[in-house]
Amino acid sequence: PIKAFLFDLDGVIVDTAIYHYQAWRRLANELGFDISEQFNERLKGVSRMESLDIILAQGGITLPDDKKNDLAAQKNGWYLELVSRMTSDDILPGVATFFSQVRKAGLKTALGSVSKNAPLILERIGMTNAFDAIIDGTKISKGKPDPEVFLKGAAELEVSPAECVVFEDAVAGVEAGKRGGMFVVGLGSPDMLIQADLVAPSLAALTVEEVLKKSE
Ligand code: B16
Ligand code: MG
Repeated sequence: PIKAFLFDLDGVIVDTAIYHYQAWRRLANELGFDISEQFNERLKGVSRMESLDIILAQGGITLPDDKKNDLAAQKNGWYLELVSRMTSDDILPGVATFFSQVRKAGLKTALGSVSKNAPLILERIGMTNAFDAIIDGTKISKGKPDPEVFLKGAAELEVSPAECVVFEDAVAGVEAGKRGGMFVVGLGSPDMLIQADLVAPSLAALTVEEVLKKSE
């Protein structure tokens, strides 16, 4: 039986993808090129340094590691300016209702985010206590699509992967959940999240009962 739900942060609980995009775009513009919103899809669920590598490749730029670290820090500074203004109003529609159903069903919860800023964001939106375990970018060595972030979440909750359902909006995140041996609910478009076991537009379109029925 399913014992735990594991949630991605960006794109599932809050929409910080738009802030990541704005900050990366500002960096690209300063380097003399532009990135589109469609290009940004490739950065979802991908770690900060890997995202920078993808962007630099797009601009045809090669740089030494120390310069890359400076650029990543600059982007993060801009991103933090945007994120620090977040409040509970930024929680995505349907999240509060879904979480109260999760609690009533007696399920455990974990956050599985590759973002090093995840604890700060949870604090800003007042959801730190909504999770029994928090796995963020500081606790993992491999980003999605590696399953490490979700396997660590399951381990901390003391449940097996087969007892977990993962909620993800990113292609890389869905792949991470599947590689971890978990049932994956993709939030977004079915054309893009083809590896997911179930796809819905957002948590607002789902009930816990429905997810449990389909995953068991
Ligand atoms: P940071 P998630 C991911 O979070 C984002 O989707 C991705 O775009 C970002 O590059 C990554 O976090 C690292 O974030 O720069 O804050 O450490 O989707 O796994 O919650
Ligand atoms: Mg995400």
